[in-house]
Amino acid sequence: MMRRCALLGLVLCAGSAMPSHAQVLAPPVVRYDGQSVVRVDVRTVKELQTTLALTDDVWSHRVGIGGPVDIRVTRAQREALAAAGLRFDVLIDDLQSRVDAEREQIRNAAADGPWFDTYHTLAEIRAYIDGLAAANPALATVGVAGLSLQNRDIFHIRITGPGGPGNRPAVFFHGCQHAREWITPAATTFAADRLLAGYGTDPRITTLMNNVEFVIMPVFNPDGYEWSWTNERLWRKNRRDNGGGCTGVDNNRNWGFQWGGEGASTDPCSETYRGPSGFSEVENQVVRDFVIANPRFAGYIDIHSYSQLIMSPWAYTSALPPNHAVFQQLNAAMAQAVFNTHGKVYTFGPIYTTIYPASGGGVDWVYGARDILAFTFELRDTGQFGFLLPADQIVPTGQETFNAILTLAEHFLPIRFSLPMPLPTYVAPQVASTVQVRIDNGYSASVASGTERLFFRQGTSGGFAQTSLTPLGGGLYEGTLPATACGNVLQFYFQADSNTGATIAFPVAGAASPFQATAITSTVAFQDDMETNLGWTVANTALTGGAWIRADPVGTTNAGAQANPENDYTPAPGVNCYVTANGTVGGAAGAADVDGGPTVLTSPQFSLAGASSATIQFARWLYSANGSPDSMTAQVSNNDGATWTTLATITNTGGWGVMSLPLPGSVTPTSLMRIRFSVADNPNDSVTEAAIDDVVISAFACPAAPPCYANCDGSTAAPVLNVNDFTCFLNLFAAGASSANCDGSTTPPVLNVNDFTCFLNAFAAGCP
Ligand code: 0X9
Ligand code: ZN
Repeated sequence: MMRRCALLGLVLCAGSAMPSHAQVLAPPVVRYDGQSVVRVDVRTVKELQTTLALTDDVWSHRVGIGGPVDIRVTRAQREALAAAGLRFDVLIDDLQSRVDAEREQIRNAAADGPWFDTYHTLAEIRAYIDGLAAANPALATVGVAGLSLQNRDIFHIRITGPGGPGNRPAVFFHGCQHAREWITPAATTFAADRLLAGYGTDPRITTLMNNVEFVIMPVFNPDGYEWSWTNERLWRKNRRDNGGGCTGVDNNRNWGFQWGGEGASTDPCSETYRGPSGFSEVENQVVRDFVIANPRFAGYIDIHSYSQLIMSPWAYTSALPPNHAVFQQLNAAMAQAVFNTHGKVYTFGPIYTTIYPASGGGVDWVYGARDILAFTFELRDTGQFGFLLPADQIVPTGQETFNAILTLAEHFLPIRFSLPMPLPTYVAPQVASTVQVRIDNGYSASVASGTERLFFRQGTSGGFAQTSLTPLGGGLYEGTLPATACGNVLQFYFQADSNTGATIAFPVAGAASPFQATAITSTVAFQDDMETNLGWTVANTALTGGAWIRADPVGTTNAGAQANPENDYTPAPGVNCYVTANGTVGGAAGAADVDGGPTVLTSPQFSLAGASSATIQFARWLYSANGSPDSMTAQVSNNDGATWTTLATITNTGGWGVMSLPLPGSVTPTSLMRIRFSVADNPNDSVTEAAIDDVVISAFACPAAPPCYANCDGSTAAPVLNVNDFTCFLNLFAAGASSANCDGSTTPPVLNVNDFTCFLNAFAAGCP
C-alpha cells in the first residue's frame, strides 16, 4: 500500500507540501446534536406512513411493509415514534458523537501513515489517483469524463496490462453517487491500488489485467462529496439548487431509463428527488456520455453503502431481466468471494425485491439502454455504524469488494471455466480419480478445440504433469488424476487456449494456487438426520425460555424476517431438526425464542480413534434480530465433555446452510468425542432463534500397511529379509506360537511342514 507522501512526493509532497488535514478540516457546519438512527419494525401500511412522516432521512430499508427501516430522527421525532407505539431498536444513539469521533480519527491519522487507514477529501483522492498513474505509466492513465455542476472534475483511472487496452473488454465501476457513502470512494481507490500493486506479482491479477481493462471512477458526485466534508457530513444528493429553498437531486434517480417510475420522489426537498427530467443532472449526463463513448464497457458496478448487498437489474420493476440467470450466478459468485475474504455475508438478488423499487437508477440505464452487465453493491455495514463506518474497516471492506470485482472481471476473460459439481477435497487412495470442469467460450472469443488440458502433481512442490481433458459433450470435460498413496496430496488446475491466442487457467492463478485433494480413506464416524432420538442431551443455564428441542419446526417471523425455520434442512423425507423452542402456528417469534441462557445441545459420544483428521458437517440456522446480534457456538470435545474447543461462532445465517469444519489440529482424535451447540440471548434483549440438522462426522485415516510376514524379526535395516528371519521363524515354530501357522490351517497338527513351505514362499516373494 502506497504511503501518502512516499510516492506523492513526486507530485505534491515536494516543496510546500500538500495541505495537512488540520487545514481542510474545519468542522462541518451542520450538527446532529440530539439525533439518533433507529431501526423501526414496520408491519403495516399505517406504520410505514407514521415512520416516514417522522423522519426527513431514510438511511436504509428492505421491502416496504414487514421489514426494518433505518431512519435518522431528532429527539422529538424519536419520542413521537415511541408515543405512536412503534417498535424500534436504536442503532446510533448519539449521531453527533459519531461524526465527531470520525473527524477526530481523520485529524489524528498520521500524515505519513498508511493511506487507507483514514478517509480522504476529494483533493486527496485525486492526488492519490494521479500518483498511482504517475508511478505506473505503462499500466494506468487518469482521465476526466467531464465536469460536475460546480465544475469539479469527474475523474477516473484506466488500468490494464501493457499494450492495452486494444479491444479488451472493460469493467467500469464508480463510487459516490451518494455523497455521504464515504467507504465507496475509499474502496474504489483501494481497488485501483491493489490492481497496480498486483500486476506482475499476483498471477490472477496479472492475467485479468492482460485481458480486461478496469475503469475506476472513485467519485461520481464530487460536489456532494465535497459538501459532505465541509458542510453536512450526511449529505446524499448533488448540489443542484432546486429553487424553493431545497437543494439537490438524487443522481441515482435521474438516469433516463424508466425515469419517473416507482421509488423516486417528485419533491425537490426529498432525499430521493428524481430531478425535473431524466438526465437533467450534469453528472448523469457526463457519465452517460462516457459510457456511450466506451463501447468496450462490458461490466458495470455502481457502488453504494450500506447494507451488505450485491444486486442486479431491475430496480424499476419486479419483472426479471432477460439475463437473470447470468446475473444471479454472478451475484452468488461475488457474494461468495466477499464471504471468503473476511466472512461477511452480503445478500444478493434483483434490486427491486432485494432492497426496494427505485426508478431512474444507474444500473437500469446501463443495462437497459446499453446492454452492459450492470450491478450495484451496498458495502458494509448492516447498520451498526451505517454511513459513519469506522476507518479501520476501510481496508477489510476494500479487500472484500476488490475480490468481488475480480470475480466479475473473470466473466470477461476469453475463456470461462466453471464447476458442474464441487471438486473433491478427498479422493480414495491407490486408485485413479476423475474431476469434471465446464469450459465455455468467453467474452468475444472461443475455446481453441483440443487445447483443453489438466495439470497435476503429487505433493505441493515440483513441476506439474499435463494431460488432455476428455470432452463429455455440452462443454463438460473430464480429467483423470493418477492413483496416489494414502496421505499424499494431489494438486491440479485446468487450462485452455482461446482462438485469440490467450491461455487461461482455472483457477486463474493456475500453478500459483491450484486445487488440491488429499488421498485418504474416509469413514462416517457419526451421522444424524435428527429424525429419531440418537441420544442428544440438553443442558440450560440461566435460561428463561427457548431450550433446544427436537421437533418438526413451526416457522415464526420477526420484523419481516424468518425467525424460527418452517422446515428442517432436508424437507423430504425428513421433517425434524433441533430448534431453540418450537414456534406455535401463527405465534409471535418472541414467544418461542431463546431468552437468557445458554441452552446447550450435546451430541452422543462417537469415536474418531485411529483417525488422522476429521470433518464435522452440519446444517445450521441462526436468526438474531439486528442491533443486538447474538451467535451460536459450535464446539468439540475429545474427552467426553471435560473440556471443549470452539469450532465456529455462527452469526446470522439468513436461512439454512451447511457448514463443514475440519477437526482442529489441536484436538487429538479419540474414542471419547462429542460436539455441542450453545445459544444465549443474555442479556435478553432480542429475538434469537437457532436450529441444527443433518450432522455428518467423517473420519479420515490411512490404514496401517499390512505387516510383511516373511520379515519375522521386524527389522528395518536393508536387507530386510535375511537369515535372521529364518531363525526367528524356527524359534516361533519350536515354541508352538500361533504366529508360526503360516498357511492358516486349522486341522491338527496346526503347525506342520506346510508352514515351512509357506514361509519359504513368502520369503521368496519378498517384502514390498
Ligand atoms: O436508494 C439508492 O439509490 C440505493 N441505496 S442507498 O442507500 N445507497 O441510497 C439503492 C440503489 C439501487 N439501485 C438502483 N436503483 N439502481
Ligand atoms: Zn447510495
